[in-house]
Amino acid sequence: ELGERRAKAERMFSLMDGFLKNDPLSLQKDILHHVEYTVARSRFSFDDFEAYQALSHSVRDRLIERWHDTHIYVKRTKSKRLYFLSLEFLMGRSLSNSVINLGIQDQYAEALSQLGFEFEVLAEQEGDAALGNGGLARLSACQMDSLATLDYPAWGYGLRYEYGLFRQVIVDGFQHEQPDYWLNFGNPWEIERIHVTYEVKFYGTVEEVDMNGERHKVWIPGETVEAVAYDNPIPGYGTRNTINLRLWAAKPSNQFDLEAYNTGDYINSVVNRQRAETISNVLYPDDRSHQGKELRLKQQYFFVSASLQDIVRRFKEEHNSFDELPDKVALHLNDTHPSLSIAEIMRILVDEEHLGWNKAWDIVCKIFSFTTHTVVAGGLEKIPVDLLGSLLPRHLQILYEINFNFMEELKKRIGLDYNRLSRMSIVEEGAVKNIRMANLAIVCSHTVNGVSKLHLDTLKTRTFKDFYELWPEKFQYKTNGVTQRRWIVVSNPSLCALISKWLGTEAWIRNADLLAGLRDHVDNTDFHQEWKMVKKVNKMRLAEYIETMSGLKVSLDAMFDVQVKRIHEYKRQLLNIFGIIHRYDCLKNMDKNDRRKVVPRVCIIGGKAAPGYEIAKKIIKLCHAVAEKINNDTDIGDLLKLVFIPDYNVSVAELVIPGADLSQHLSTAGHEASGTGSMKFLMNGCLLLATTDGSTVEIIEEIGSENLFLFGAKVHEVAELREKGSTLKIPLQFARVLRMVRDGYFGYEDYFKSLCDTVEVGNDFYLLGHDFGSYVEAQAAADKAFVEPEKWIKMSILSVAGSGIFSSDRTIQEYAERTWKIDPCRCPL
Ligand code: GPQ
Repeated sequence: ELGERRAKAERMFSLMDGFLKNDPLSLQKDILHHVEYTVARSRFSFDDFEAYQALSHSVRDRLIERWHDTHIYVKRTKSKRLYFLSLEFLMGRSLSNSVINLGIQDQYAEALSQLGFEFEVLAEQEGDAALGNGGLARLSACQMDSLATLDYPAWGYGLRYEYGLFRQVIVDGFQHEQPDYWLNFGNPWEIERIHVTYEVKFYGTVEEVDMNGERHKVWIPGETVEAVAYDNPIPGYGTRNTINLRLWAAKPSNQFDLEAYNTGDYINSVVNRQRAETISNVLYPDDRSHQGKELRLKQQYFFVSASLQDIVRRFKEEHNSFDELPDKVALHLNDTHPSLSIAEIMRILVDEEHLGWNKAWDIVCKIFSFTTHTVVAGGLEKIPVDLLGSLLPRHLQILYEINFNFMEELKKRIGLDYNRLSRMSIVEEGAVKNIRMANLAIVCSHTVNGVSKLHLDTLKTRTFKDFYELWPEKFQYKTNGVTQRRWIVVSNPSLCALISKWLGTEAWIRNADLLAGLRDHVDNTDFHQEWKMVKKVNKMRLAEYIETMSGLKVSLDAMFDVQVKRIHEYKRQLLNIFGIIHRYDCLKNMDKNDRRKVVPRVCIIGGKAAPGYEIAKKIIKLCHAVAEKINNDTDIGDLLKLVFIPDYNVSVAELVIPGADLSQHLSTAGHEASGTGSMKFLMNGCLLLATTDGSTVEIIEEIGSENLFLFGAKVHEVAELREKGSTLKIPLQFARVLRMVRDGYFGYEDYFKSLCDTVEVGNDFYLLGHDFGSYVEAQAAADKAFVEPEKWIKMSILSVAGSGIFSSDRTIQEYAERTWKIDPCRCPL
C-alpha cells in the first residue's frame, strides 16, 4: 500500500512538472498565464495594475509551495509550536518583501523588463495591508518576518478586518478620516480556506448537567457566528521556511434560526444573519484606549475562540494527552487584547474536555507568556463585568473562579493586606465593576515581558509593582527590534548594496550583528563619498514625493528633519512645532549676514490622530497653520520649510525614513515603552535627536551618546518636576512661542486655545516648557554637526554599525530561547 501511495505521489509531482522554476523565462510564462487565466485579461493587452495582479499571483504560487512544505515538515517533526496572538498586524505591502525573501528579485526584474514592465512601478500598485494602528502592530509584522527567517515553527493569529486603519485626508489643515476598504481590488496574498471554519458562541445562559455521574457546566449560546480562516504565507529570508498568519473573518452561521424563517419573516431573518459579519468589519483606530465597547469585546472573543479551537484541534490530531500541551504549545499574548484566551482555554479543558479544574489550571499556567506595551497603569485595559457577563456568561464565572483562587493564594502569601489585595485583584470593585485584563494576563502567564530595559524598570517599580514583588522571576524584558529585510533591503536598496559591498557579504541580512563590521571603514573617504551619494539618492526620492504630494519644492542641501509616528501628547509633536516656530522667529529677527550661517531645514511631520482625540487633531491643524505661514514667507525661502505628510503608513515610512538626515523622538522620559521608529532611522543612517526614553537608553549604549543629540528631563526627574507645578522655571523663548500661537499669529486663536492650555505653566503635564531649553540646544548641536560633513557621515555610519542588536531577529531569538522554549525547525530544500 505504501508503494502504491508513493507511486501516486510521484505521478502527481511529475504531472505538475515538479516545483515551479525561477528562471526569467519560466517567470514570464507564469505571469502571462495569470494575466490570461486569473486576472482574465488578454495577454495582448493589460495595464500596470493587471500586471501587478498577475505578478503577485505568480509570487503567491511560489509562496504556497514553500508554505505547504513547511507545514508538512513541522507536523512530521512534531515540533513545539508558538502561537502568536495579536489583534493587530501592520503588514504594509507584500510584493517586494516576498520576492526579496524568496531570493528571486533579479530574476523577476529581468522577466518583467522583457515583458516591457518595471518591477518598481508595478510594486507601487499595491495598497497597504493596515490591520493595525502603530508601533505595536508593526512590531508584530516585523516579528513574523523574523520567526520565519529564523525557522521557528510559529503561527500568527489575528483578525481579518475589512476596513483597516482609516485613511487620513487633510482638508484645510484639518484631519478627516476615510474608510480603508482595502479588499476592494482583491488580495492576492491571502488564501481563503472555506473549509477551515469554527462556530463562535455569544450571549445565552449556563446550565449544569449530569454527564457520566459528574456535574458539568454547559453554555447554551444565544447567538452563533462562524469564523472563516484566511491564511497569509510569510516567507523567511534565506530559508525555505514559510509560516502562516491566519486571520479570521466573521460569516453568518450555518445554524440558522429555523423559527425565524418559519414565522415567515424571511427578509428580516436574512438581514439579521448578515449582522454577524460586522464583528470583523473594522479595526478600532484608537491606539491604546478602547474601553467598554461591546463590539470590541466581541472582536476579541471571536478571534480568541476561533484561534484556540484551531490550536486545540491541531494539538489533538497530533497528541493523545493534554499533559503534553506545555511541551508542544506556547501561546503568546501580544498585549492584553487576547487575554480572554485564558478563560477560553479553561472553558475548553474543563467544560468540553472534562479535565478537572486543578489539572487544567496547572497546564494553562505553563503555556502562556505575555508582553505588555503599556507604561502607565491608567492605560491598562478593563472590561466592565456587566458587559462581559451578558456576552460571555460562562467566561465570567471562570474569571471569578480564577480570581477567587488567586486571592486565596495571595492571602496566604501576603496576609490580609486589603489595599494590596484589592489592587491585585482581577476584578476591580467600585461603582462599575471591571475585569482587569493585565492582572489576568500576569496571574496566568509564566513570563511577563517589557519591551525595553527602561520599560521593565517601570513595570517593576510602578505599573506592576505589587506583582513584581510577588513573582519577581516572571518579569523579563526583550528589547524590541525591527526587521532589516524590510527596513533596509526593501526600503533602501542603495544602502543595502553599499553595506554588502563594504562588508564583502550579504550575510548581515540574516545576521545583523555583522553590521558592526562597518566600523572598520569609518575613516575611509571613498566609503564616505559613496555613503553620501546613497543619502542623496534617498533624499531626491523623498523630495520628489513631497513635490508631487504638496507642490512644495525643497532643497536637497537642507537638513531633512523628520518626526513620523502616531500623534500623541506624550510623543510631543507640539514640542517640535514650537521649536520650528522658535526657529522661524529667530530667522525673522536675524540680519542678512547671520542668516548666511544658518543651516537650511526641511521639517517633515507625519502621523495619524485617533478620530476622537481632539488635542491630537489640533496639533495636526497647528502644524498646517505654521507651515502655511512659513512656507509662504519669501523672506525665509529655503532656510526653513515645514511639510506635513498626510496618511503616514508603512509604505510612506519606507520612503521617508531612508531620506531623513535627522529624526526626532521626543517623548517625555518614562512614557514611550520602547519606540521602534528610532531603530528604523538608525538602520538607515539617520541621526537621532531624542529624549532618554524607552529603547533610546539602549541605543545610547550601542552607539555612544556622542553620536546622537540628547535632551530633556531624565526619567527619575520627571515626578519631581511635575510636583513643582506652576513654580517650575520655563524659558522665556517658550513663553514667547506660546504667546504667538495664543495671539493668533498663525490664525485660529480660538481653536488653538485649549491646545495652548495643555502646555501652560502649572498645567504642562508632559513638561514641554521645562524641556524646551535643552531641546533648542540639542537642535543647535545638530545644526553645528551638519555643517561638518565628515563628522556627520561618521556619526551616520556608526549609527548603522550599532543598529545590529535592534534587529527583530535578536528579539525573537531571545523570546524563543528564554520564554517560548521553541527550537528552529528548518525545512530541508
Ligand atoms: N504601543 Cl499600549 C502601541 O503602538 N499601541 C498601544 O496601544 C500601546 C503601545 C507601542 C508603544 O507605544 C511603543 O513604545 C512600542 O515600541 C510599541 O508599542 C511596540 O512595543
